[in-house]
Amino acid sequence: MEESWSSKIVNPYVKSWITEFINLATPDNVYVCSGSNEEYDQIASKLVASGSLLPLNPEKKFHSFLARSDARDVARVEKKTFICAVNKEDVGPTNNWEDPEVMRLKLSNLFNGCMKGRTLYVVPFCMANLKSPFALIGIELTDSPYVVCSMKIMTRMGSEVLDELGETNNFIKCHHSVGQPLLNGQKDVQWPCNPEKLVIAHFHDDLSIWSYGSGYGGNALLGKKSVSLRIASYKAKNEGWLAEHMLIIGVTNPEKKKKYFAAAFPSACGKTNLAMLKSTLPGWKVECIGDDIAWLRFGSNGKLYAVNPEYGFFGVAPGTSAKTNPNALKACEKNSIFTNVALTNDGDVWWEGLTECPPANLIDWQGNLWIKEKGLPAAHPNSRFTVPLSQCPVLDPLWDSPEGVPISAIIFGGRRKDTIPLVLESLSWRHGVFMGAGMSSETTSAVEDVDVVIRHDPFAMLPFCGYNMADYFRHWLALPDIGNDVNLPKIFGVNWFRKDNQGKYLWPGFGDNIRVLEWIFNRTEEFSEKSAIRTPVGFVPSRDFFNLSGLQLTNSDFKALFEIKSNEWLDEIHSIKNYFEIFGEHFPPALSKELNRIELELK
Ligand code: OXD
Ligand code: MN
Repeated sequence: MEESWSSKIVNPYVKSWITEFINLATPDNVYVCSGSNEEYDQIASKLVASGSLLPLNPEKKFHSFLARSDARDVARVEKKTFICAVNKEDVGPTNNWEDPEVMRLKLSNLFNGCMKGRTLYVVPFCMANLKSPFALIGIELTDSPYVVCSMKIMTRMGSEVLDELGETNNFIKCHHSVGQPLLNGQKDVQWPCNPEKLVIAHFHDDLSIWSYGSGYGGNALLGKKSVSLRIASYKAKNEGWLAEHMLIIGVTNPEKKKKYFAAAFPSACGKTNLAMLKSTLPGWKVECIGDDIAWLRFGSNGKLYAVNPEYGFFGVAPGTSAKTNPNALKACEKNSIFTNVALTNDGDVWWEGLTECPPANLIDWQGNLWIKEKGLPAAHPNSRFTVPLSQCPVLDPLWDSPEGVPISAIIFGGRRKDTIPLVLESLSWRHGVFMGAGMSSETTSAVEDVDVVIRHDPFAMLPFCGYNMADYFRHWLALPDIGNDVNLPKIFGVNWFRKDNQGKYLWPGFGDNIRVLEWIFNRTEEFSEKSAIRTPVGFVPSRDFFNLSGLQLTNSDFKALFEIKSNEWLDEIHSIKNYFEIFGEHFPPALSKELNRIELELK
């Protein structure tokens, strides 16, 4: 056994790390992934044979599979996600903290023998193009073949990564186990996991990640939230760049001028839909670079350049339809893994919102005949499609560019039924940072166990900022000193979800969001002074400069969409002020000044 895996690993650091891990987790076999398509097919076939994956009808979804998780393992688990640093202060009030020594002891007990009866897969992966100055190499040691297949879609995975790493120890050590050893020939279950003992820990000292007990999404595909946001944001702060929970799009106007925007929204607020928007305005086009994560660095010209470190989409399925996101549907016609969606009787997938009427004889996400009258969804609300980025029909030509794309606008969004207008532009960089820091949104099903409430979610990074959030605010405020003030992107806020007094959405959203992008696009040009009205909380569009052609929007709808109501905003400011208090002395005074300015102007 030893011979075969170690002959594939020449790097001495990697070799000794794996050896040490084998001694701890004691897997029956060790397999080093090459990342080839044949290997993917072999692992997928094994998962099919054991009942963990179900092949879909190739005429409906070519070369694609359905996975059904354990009903207790369906979302990211924030309560059990930890950042470990010696000083609690370095982790801040928004993260779960644990002392590194205490956590290491706990983990060595949990991982002790945890892979008995299983195969340890060694998964070398790279976040961002291997040749990019942004590239971060990681190696995930996992006992989940489902994770291996998903990592093949979501990251640049395989032998080339080890070649690129060479003999250096410049890689992120990722350890993952489903936490269910198979003792004495015990038969495996369809979705092994151990939710009672779940823990996902990130360490500041060696930047390592340890995840135990879950096989699901962000808990287990460690290249995504753990490496590309929690660890990367901490590195970024120390190295002068940004790792953000943002989509990246290219927007082309009818004159064929193109600009790139990055946008941060909390989980399941329509990021994937915006990333693949199909314009309703003639001549305007949106192309996709990423739907979830952006890394931003200053180029030598002082501009911020962005790459998407991922290689696939891990999109929320419910609500995705020919109306809301036809491009996502096209992307997942083949080579996809669906998790926790419903199955139709002709071997296709279905989820709430895909079609108006559910097809007959659906099998629900737990594998039972779906009975509509019971009132439960057929697909889990956080069910997902895992799809290669390259299959997106509106992929931007520069999606894989090692240098990234220059960003002209940064957009912050959330799901709010009142207060926040359809679009706002910040009055300054500092005000823009305040807008990001003050973000809040109605909660969604991407997070386990949270009732629908408004939660503060600064920069949509609440679950993903790998260090003290107040220091993160300071890092954002310092960007004009790191880069070049003149070239910094403009900052905007958007809210597609404002409702009228009857509870009806005021804005059609989806493809019509291009109208908001058009206004933002034009505001990033130099000739745009007249197109906005200054308010204490930012610039809002002047009616004549906001494209409503072809929309049935009344004057009062327009007013309601953009109205800044002082009473609502004073409440908002009050809530933000209370929230900011949790950061104590770390909180940057510049943001308190901004808050006081707005409060004064509103009164
Ligand atoms: C995601 C999330 O899966 O933010 O992207 O939860
Ligand atoms: Mn996300």
